Formats: sequence, structure tokens, C-alpha cells
Amino acid sequence: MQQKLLTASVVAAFAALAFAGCGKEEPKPAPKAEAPAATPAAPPPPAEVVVKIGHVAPLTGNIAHLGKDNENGAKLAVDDLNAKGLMIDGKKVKFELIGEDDQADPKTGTVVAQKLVDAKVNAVVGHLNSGTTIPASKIYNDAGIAQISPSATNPTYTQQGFKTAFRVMANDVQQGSVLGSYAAKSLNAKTIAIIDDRTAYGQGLADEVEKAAKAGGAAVVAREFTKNDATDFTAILTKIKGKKPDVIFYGGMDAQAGPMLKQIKTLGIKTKFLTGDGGCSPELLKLAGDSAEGAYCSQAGLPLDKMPRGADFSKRYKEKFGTEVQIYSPYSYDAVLVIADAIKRANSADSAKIVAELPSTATDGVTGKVQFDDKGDVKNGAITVYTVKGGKLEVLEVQGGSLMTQAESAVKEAVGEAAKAVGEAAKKAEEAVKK
Ligand code: ABU
Repeated sequence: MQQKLLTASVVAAFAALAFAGCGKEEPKPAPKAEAPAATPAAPPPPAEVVVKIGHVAPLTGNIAHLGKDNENGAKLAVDDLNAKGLMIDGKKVKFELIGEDDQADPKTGTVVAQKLVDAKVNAVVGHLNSGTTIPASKIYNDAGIAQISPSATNPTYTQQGFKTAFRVMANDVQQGSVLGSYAAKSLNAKTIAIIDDRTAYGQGLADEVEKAAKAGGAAVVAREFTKNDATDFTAILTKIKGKKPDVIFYGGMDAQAGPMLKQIKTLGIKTKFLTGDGGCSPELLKLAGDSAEGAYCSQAGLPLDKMPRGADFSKRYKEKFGTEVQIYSPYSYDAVLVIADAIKRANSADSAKIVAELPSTATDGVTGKVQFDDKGDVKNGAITVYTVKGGKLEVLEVQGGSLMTQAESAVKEAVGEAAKAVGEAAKKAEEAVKK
């Protein structure tokens, strides 16, 4: 046994020597896996604050095109703000838009307002119509939630003493006074017929126009009314035709003003036609076609291309939504910016703090510098009067508006013209050198 062990050891020793003699290295044990160097832990993503902005407009019915336009403006602002990344209290703000459809109906307006309050929105942009904005404003006020309307122009909205109610465009006291005086003075109306749609907006604006037209020396020879879902105006237009007014004023939306203009033409009425902002849209031109030619209308703000950031807004809006701005989207965009600005200044998205900050707003928006008076109406609201020429809305005059805003856009226009002139001169010089 001992002999066997000895032999085996000798053989093993020789084998080991022979192996070493081949010059081959003994296989090294696989290196032990080293513990990875401790990588510094990635910092946790900044905590997020979700800010819910309610938006309300009619998204169905005969003015859904305007409601969609308002919502698109607010959406664009929310996307811009999220891309920019606002921080409050060390946390990133994520804006969310909660859109509701009030169908331009006052009762539905209050139902969706309560729904937004229950959803604990931080602030609201809306509603579009005065007839929905006014009853909804009590609900937001009772809940202490800020409401900024981008389009409701009836003065009552901001005259109720609600600390939560704001609007970012001129109101119908301003608009009605410009329109009534325009009819009497610029259109030389000695007689005027007035129709309205019995909504808070249509009737309210018609009353203001009546006051101003009378003050300008015109007599009101007919005061008729229709509804905001009507499409046949033959009976009232026939009555008005008999009175031979110099001007017909309509207080209502484009969905009625369009067919009304067609029926005015069909009935052979040669009277000048005037309407307010609710009828002063690209949609009116589509609905009325040729019959809109020579009509007059107003908007409660500056023309889009005269707004400080109007051209850029219009371009980006078209790129994003594949359609033209209707009327109010620059204002719903600004309403969202104003809320974001209040949140930034308050360093909080608390509804009560937003309400407290809004009176000291001075936000540079698409439409100009937004500041509020003590009622919550925008300061320096402008009124623009247009006529329809060649199937397009052509500016006739602008009244009001911030001098600074107008100066800013005049400077931009002049810089643009100068740049164009320099470019053309350089091109000519280059061509001359080549010759
Ligand atoms: N401003 C005209 C359309 C909206 C409204 O006031 O009813």
C-alpha cells in the first residue's frame, strides 16, 4: 500500500515538472468578480405638483368651432408651460387641462362648473359665453376658485363683486359704445334696426349699441329678437325691410349672423349690416359666403397681427391644430399664462393664493400686457372694427388698447420692414457685383 502511494507521488511530481517544462502557465484562478465601484445614486426626480386648470366652452352645438378654438388656445399655453418647466417650492409644476363642454347652455354651465369644483381644479379658464360665465361665476366664487373668461363680454360678469372673476378682453360697455357710435357717425345711420338673440351677450350688447347709436343721433326704428339656435330670420327681416333702416345691428353669434346675411341678400335688403365680436369670425365668412361682402363687425381686442406675439401665436396654432385661429384662442392662451404667473408669484398653486395674486397681474401675453382693474376687467382693452372685403376681414379702425402694446407691434412691424429692405438691397448689390 505504502509502495503504491509513493509511486503515485513520484508520478505526480514528474507530471508537474513536465508540465512546467512546457513553458505553459498554470491556469490562474478566475479573478474574483470585483464589487462594482459604488456609482453615486441618481438624484430622485424632483417632486411634481400637478396644477389642474379647468376649461369650459361649448364643444358641441352651433358654436363648437369657437369653443374648440378657446380650448386649443388653453392647450397650447399648457404645453408651452410644461415644456418650460415652472418650479414652485422646489417642485416641478405639471399643468393639466380639464376640458368641459357647457353646450353654451346656462344650466349645463352651472353643472360643469360644480363638476370642476368637485374635481378640485386650481383655477378655471372660461366660460366662452356670457350666458354661461355669469351663472357659473357664483359657483367658482363660493368655492374660492379663480375664473378668467377669455371671451365673455357682458359687463355684469365682473360687476357682481366676486373676487374670483376676471376677464382678459374688453367688455360690451366699451364694444357697444364703439359700435353704436360707428353706426351713427362713420356709417351715417339716421335710422337703425336692432336684432338680438336674447342671450346675456346678444341682448346686452344690443342694449349698449342702442344707447350709443341714440347718443350719436340715430333713431332706433325696430327692435327685434330671435334665438341662438334659430336659422330662419325671414319674418323679422321682412318686418325690418319695411322700415328701411340705414343699418341693421345684430347682437349674437356667427352661427346666426351667417344665415342672416344670406337671407338679407335673398330678400333684397340693401341696408348696411353690423355685428359684434361673436359674429366677427372666419366662420362667418364661410357661412355667409358672398353675402358677407361689405358687412361690418367688431372684435373686443387688437387684430391678431397687431398683438405683440400675434404672428408667432397664429403660426404655431396653425402648425399644432391644422386650422386658423377663430377669435378668442389668443385670450384663452393668455388666461392660462396669467394663472401660471400668479402661481409663480405666490410660489404656490393653492386656489386662494392664486385669487389673491391675480389683482396684481402684469403678464406679457400674446394679446399684450394683461393687467386688471379693481373689478377684474382687463385694463386698456381695445375694440377693432372690421369690414368684409374680398372674402376677408379687413381692419377699419382700432380704438383703445395699450399705447405700449400698439407701439411694440408698430416697432416690430417697422423692424420687419427694415430687415426686408436690407435683404433686398443686399441682393441687388450682389447682382450688381456679379455683372
Ligand atoms: N363676446 C361674445 C361671445 C361670448 C359672449 O360674451 O357670450
